[in-house]
Amino acid sequence: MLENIYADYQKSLLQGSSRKCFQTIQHLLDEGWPILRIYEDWFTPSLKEVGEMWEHNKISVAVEHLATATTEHMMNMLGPHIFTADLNGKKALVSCTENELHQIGARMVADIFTLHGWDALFLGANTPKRDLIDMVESHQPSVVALSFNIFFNASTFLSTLDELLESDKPLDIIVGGQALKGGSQNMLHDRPSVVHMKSIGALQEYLESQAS
Ligand code: B12
Repeated sequence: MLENIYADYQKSLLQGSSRKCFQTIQHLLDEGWPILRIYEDWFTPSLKEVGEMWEHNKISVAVEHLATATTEHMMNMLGPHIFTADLNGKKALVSCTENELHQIGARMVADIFTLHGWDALFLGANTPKRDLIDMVESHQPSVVALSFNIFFNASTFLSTLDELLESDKPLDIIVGGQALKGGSQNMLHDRPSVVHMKSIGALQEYLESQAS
């Protein structure tokens, strides 16, 4: 039963048993789970549960860090299943804005671009605004994707968007993440060209529609 497999995985994750966690991920791959499904239906709910346990003091910060680092380890092991498509000549830059430390969603976004043949530059967490803008200017991606998860980072997130919108080069800006759920995406009303995507599934649909 899938629920039992999930419960065992979660137990191994909280113990930091990478070996056991990877056996489960290998099992999902053997069962034909695509990367998108492993990301959306396995790692995302698993870490959500870790967050709830942390919030309710059922686990320490150290255990949360262990589970997070173990999940990132699992994602690193998936490389052979991600670098599968030929490069399509398009480049995306994926990052978290300044002060945003939640980088796993952004990493998933970068992997979805890679899966579709894009050259995805993944900058990770907490990229200083000036440096991010400089990198966009020097690498000239056609898409910048930003992950925004903690609402108190809104002012930096919005000012980064505004600087990117001033670019005189053609640039699509895609945003997502937990801080844009539940009505707070209204902050994008004044920035109609910025595309909010609710999930990496939506990103995949967008990339497939671009390819056809
Ligand atoms: C791990 C973690 C951390 C780690 C992050 C380390 C790392 N390497 O990323 C650390 C310890 C740094 C951390 C810090 C904090 N955290 Co934290 N953290 C988490 C936790 C447990 C998991 C986050 C995660 O990776 N989730 C899995 C990913 C895959 O989910 P995701 O980010 O939502 O991404 C998905 C979608 O949103 C979407 N997506 C995301 N970005 C984008 C972008 C685009 C373009 C697209 C298309 C889609 C997309 O696709 C992803 C796939 O499904 C969450 C719990 C949770 N519910 O997620 C809390 C959580 C997010 N953290 C929380 C809090 C409060 C904090 C702190 C403020 C704690 C503190 N007091 O210091 C700090 C803030 C730090 C900061 N300045 O950013 C709260 C946020 C509550 C809120 N509503 O604001 C949560 C929800 C925990 C909780 N239940 O209370 N955290």
